[in-house]
Amino acid sequence: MERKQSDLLFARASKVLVGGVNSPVRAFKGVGGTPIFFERADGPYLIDVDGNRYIDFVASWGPMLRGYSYPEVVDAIQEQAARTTSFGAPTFAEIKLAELICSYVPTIEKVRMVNSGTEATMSAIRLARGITGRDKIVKFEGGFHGHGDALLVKAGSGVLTLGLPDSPGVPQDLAQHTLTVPYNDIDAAKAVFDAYGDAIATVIVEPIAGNMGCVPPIAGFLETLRELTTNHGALLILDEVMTGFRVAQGGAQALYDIQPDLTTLGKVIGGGMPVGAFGGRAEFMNQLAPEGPIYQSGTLSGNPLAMEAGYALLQSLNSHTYAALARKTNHLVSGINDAARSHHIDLHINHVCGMFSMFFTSQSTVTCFADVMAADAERYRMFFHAMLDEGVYFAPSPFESAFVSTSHEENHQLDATIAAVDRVFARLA
Ligand code: KE4
Repeated sequence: MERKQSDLLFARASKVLVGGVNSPVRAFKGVGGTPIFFERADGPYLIDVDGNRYIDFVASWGPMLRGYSYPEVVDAIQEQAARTTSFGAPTFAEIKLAELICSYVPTIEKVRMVNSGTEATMSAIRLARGITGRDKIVKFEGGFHGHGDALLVKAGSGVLTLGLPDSPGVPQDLAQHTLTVPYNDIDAAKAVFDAYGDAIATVIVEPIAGNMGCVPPIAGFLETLRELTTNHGALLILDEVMTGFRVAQGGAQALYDIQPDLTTLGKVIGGGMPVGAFGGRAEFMNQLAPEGPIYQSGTLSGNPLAMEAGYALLQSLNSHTYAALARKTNHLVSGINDAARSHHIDLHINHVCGMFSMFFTSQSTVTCFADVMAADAERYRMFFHAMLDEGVYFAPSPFESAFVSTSHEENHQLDATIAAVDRVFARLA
């Protein structure tokens, strides 16, 4: 596939944008090569600056649940833009979206809108620390919650040792308050509470991990975190920035029947506009300024363009949406698995409604970061580029989730993708 214009733009971008991108994962460092520049997108398709069309499974990292350029979202943005793009003052649009979120997610009684998932998780952690008066937080290996300092922390030599910075610029004094536990490791979660229980402000967890590839919770994992946080007076934050409105109308917490104290949201709730949110019980949220003493703010928080876009998308969701997403996801996963079997490719696919990940491994399960790291990342890289040449765009990293939208049709884009995978597996075998 000819990508001359992308290459020219990447060279030009690299002169003024760090790495030629505004977010590292877009730079193709995880798969090699240079990024593709896109010009427009429609439904399940991306069209690049060279005019090449791709069936897309990145969905702008999750927001495009209804496919790109969803008419109701585009209309809502255009109508609001004509009235202005921002007031920096309250609008009805913020109320509409917040009411819809509260109606879909019963554990959220009050919401604070922000501009990214990072802001949502950073603020929710400050809220939990302010409410409990404690400093320690627990996160999980392979979990990603944005680039807030407290979260760019890796495990020390063992789960019970204090955290170490996972990026230059994160102070050790801060990192030491973050404890990292293997995802789905119930015993390790219990051990960290045995050791630090009364000093832990909060546990933040992706209810379905999506940032090491898609790794669902094992039975009892989320329930144990709920029990441990309740018994030790800590708050449970479910980071649903990716899973919120992606895997069910009420998010992963509805799927697994877990009641968190706080929930963070993003991606789908903005319909592709810059949005994040966090919410929970009113008694907790009312501790935030201007009601309470815990400070949090944002110039463009609740921006009317983003609110109207998110409202238009969320309003379109119903049980049929998720039944269709699940059906489509299962259709695609089943076809890829059939292709792997027929070409004797070692492959394991984790999937939940609307999201999935392919791991090139002979293991029959992938339930934690160690399992993910044991998979063949080089084979993913080969698969990624071969699929690109087939006109199918997966995430440029083996550690991301792929997303199906309601605009992907089984007997069209999904079957075309399965046929392309079959041709690629025949070459990889
Ligand atoms: P943002 O700050 O990127 O809006 O959200 C951070 C975040 C928080 N929590 C979860 C569960 C997330 O998945 C994310 C962001 N996800 C990545 C993709 N896996 C964003 C893509 C990127 O970094 O460019």
